[in-house]
Amino acid sequence: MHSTATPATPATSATPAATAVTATHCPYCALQCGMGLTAGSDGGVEVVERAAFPVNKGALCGKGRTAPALLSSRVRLTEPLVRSHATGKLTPATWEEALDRIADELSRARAEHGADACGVFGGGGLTNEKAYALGKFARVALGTSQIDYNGRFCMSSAAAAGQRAFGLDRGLPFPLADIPRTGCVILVGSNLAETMPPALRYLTELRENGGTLIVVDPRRTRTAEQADLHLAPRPGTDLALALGLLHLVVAGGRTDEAFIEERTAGWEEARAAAMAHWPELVERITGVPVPQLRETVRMFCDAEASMVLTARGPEQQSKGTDTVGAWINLCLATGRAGRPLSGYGCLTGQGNGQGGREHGQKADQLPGYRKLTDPAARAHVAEVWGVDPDSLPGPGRSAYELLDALGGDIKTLLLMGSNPVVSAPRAAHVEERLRSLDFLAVADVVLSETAELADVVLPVTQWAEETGTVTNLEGRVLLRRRAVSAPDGVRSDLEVLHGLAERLGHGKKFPTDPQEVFEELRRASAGGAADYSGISYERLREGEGEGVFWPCPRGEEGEGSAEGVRGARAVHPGTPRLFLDRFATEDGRARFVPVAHRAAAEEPDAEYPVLLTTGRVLAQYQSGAQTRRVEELNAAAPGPFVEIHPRLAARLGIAEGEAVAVVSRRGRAVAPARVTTAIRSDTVFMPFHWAGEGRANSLTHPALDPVSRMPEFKVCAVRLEPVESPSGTEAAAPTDKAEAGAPTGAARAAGGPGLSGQG
Ligand SMILES: Nc1nc2c(c(=O)[nH]1)N[C@H]1C(S)=C(S)[C@@H](COP(=O)(O)OP(=O)(O)OC[C@H]3O[C@@H](n4cnc5c(=O)[nH]c(N)nc54)[C@H](O)[C@@H]3O)O[C@H]1N2
Ligand SMILES: Nc1nc2c(c(=O)[nH]1)N[C@H]1C(S)=C(S)[C@@H](COP(=O)(O)OP(=O)(O)OC[C@H]3O[C@@H](n4cnc5c(=O)[nH]c(N)nc54)[C@H](O)[C@@H]3O)O[C@H]1N2
Ligand code: SF4
Ligand SMILES: [Mo]
Repeated sequence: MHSTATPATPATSATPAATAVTATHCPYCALQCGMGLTAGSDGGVEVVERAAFPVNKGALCGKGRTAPALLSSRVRLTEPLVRSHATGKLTPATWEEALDRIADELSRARAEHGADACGVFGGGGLTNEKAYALGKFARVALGTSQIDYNGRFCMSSAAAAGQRAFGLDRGLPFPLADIPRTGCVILVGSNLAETMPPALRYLTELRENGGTLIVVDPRRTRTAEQADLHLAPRPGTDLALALGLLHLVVAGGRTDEAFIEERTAGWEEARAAAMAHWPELVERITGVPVPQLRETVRMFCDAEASMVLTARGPEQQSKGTDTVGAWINLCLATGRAGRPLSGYGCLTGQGNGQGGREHGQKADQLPGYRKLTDPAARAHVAEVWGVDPDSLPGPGRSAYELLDALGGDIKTLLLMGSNPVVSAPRAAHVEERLRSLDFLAVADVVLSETAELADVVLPVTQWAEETGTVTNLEGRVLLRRRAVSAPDGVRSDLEVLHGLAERLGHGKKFPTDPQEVFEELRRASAGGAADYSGISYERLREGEGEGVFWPCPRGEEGEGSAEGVRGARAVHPGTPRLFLDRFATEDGRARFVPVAHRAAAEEPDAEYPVLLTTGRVLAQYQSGAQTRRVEELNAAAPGPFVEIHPRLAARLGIAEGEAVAVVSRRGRAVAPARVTTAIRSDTVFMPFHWAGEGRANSLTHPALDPVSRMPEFKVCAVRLEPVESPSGTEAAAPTDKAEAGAPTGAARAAGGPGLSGQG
């Protein structure tokens, strides 16, 4: 239980305040664990178990459990900040001043340089309503094509591969509850035990039911420790690995010819491409011994049903789309897709990583997962928006390309729900681009490293203070309910967009009530791939709030309302399982993609002889903007580190705990060495949650996948150098337990004392 000073207020006036528990969801990852919020004994907010919610059955990780700490006004922003022309410092301002300033700057950039001089950057943590409103704001209020979001850094390769093969991208095509009932799971580059701990239960149950688990990860993670078989490939070689497995499937006569014939297209070319990847070659490329390859094929094909699940390991590569395509080919060739308890799925990452990519904040998309280049889609959405289809801009740049263009033809940026100074690849360059802007506006809950660079910072409400929908990694649309009132001085993202739109002459088109926005989203998504038109807030409140799986078109009786569900069978039930009858392509067949292995954009050489890969730890979330402000989480994961094998450490004379400099062609990072046999000896690992000296993204390579435009976060070449004197400690963000009266907002922005509030 964790409490804060924010008083709990009832979610609806109908609920008595004293004992009210508001059923809601965690602010962090894509599992979207159900939790209850109630008033704590000390007047703060307490998290209580919501055992009936099916996804996590009451279980939470430490991040979810401690999330109320962020509601405390000690760690968050509670007043707008505007950079003073006189002092150059961020200074408290009124909302009117802040919004006027942003609107003026946006109008000026547009008048001087055209609408595309205004950039917009969103986030996969934003609710569906916010993501929808942000995309509409860019296209309607600004008229800019230059919008994208951090989901591009997340699961865009899997999304692109899913589109290509199945004609549809939904992270998991089946509920998590199917996992324990299949026979074999190959989990590729997911450290579920640390990134979605309550979901580990599904893998444990799989094994208890006699199923087998194969984990593919260059590190022996907590997840890999659960596996029956752990393959530890060299980072960046999953494509070769998947092709090698397919080669063995073919050579061993284990293809499902009837399935290939009836439900797929393109097998001959894919087969030929796989046959070029014979086992010994694949062993040479990946470092995975041939007997392990054979054992993998045996376990996968012996099971009556099996699944391949990927996460960021194989996806965050400059060949992520083809890599996921190769794993999908393996599923298709063995008939492990579009059948009960079998299939390929991607474990989406952010709280609304799934919904965030469906409703229009992506550079090339309109709501309902429609294409911005499709005339019919443009006409439909333009009608809902009440604008001329010709007024809608075309597709813009992908996230990294957009960040790279800042200060060039993009003069101003409005950023909502991301902290790219820490999380973008080649971060020093991105930071420099942000600084080169004429104007930067950031809406955030806290003063993130990116907000610190802004000309205007807007303090916004967060999860427990607002209502909205999110779509979890299963494609399950859920209602997050408001449980507490926000502190004075804070407004919602929807209010921010309304306030700006009003100043730009489009206020009426941007309602501030989330339910009203959702009603519009339903209409905009109707008939699209991600059709939400049959889903309503009423329906999401029903039962245990277990949600509705999209696609969920509007039933003939019209309403997706409570009454409709009971009264008319015309109400669509939602779609927990996709592709069982047909794939979402025009002819209903899945597409094999002929792919061949290729090297990473940057392979080790004499100068940079070691591979760097990056990822996460249990107690910190993403750029750490939120979790580094929670004392309990900082205690569990206080700072960055470099995971290094004892052999490599010995060769370089690096001892456990000693500061080590990791140097790439992009920059340098310093962190203590963590010597462990759980990693390959040609590879080091750094988590990316910290800013400053230990920032992993100072090193990473911005090479992009040609299809998904995903950067290569998981592979680059580095060299290691011992550091003479121990490195300085990070300036910690103020935490929830910082001394009372620690400066917030302006004082911190102005570099006031009290920054090291950890303690
Ligand atoms: N604690 C915590 N949980 C989170 C998050 C967080 O920041 N912290 N973020 C959320 C989000 S947005 C996301 S996207 C998910 C991410 O969830 P995961 O994908 O599980 O997280 P990562 O740690 O990025 O990467 C997973 C594993 O990929 C391995 N890996 C590295 N390189 C390669 C490679 O070349 N091939 C293969 N096969 N594996 C490789 C790493 O060793 C790592 O163990 O987590 C979500 N949950
Ligand atoms: N090296 C390396 N880099 C990576 C990755 C990796 O594996 N390795 N993974 C990548 C992945 S998968 C991801 S998803 C990205 C994520 O990286 P970021 O995009 O930086 O994600 P967060 O740290 O979650 O940033 C969210 C910001 O929005 C704020 N925020 C939270 N909720 C709201 C809201 O409702 N409204 C507004 N306005 N603000 C809000 C938070 O306080 C925070 O400052 O990082 C990527 N970067
Ligand atoms: S697993 Fe994800 S959704 Fe569940 S409590 Fe942890 S961070 Fe929140
Ligand atoms: Mo992510």
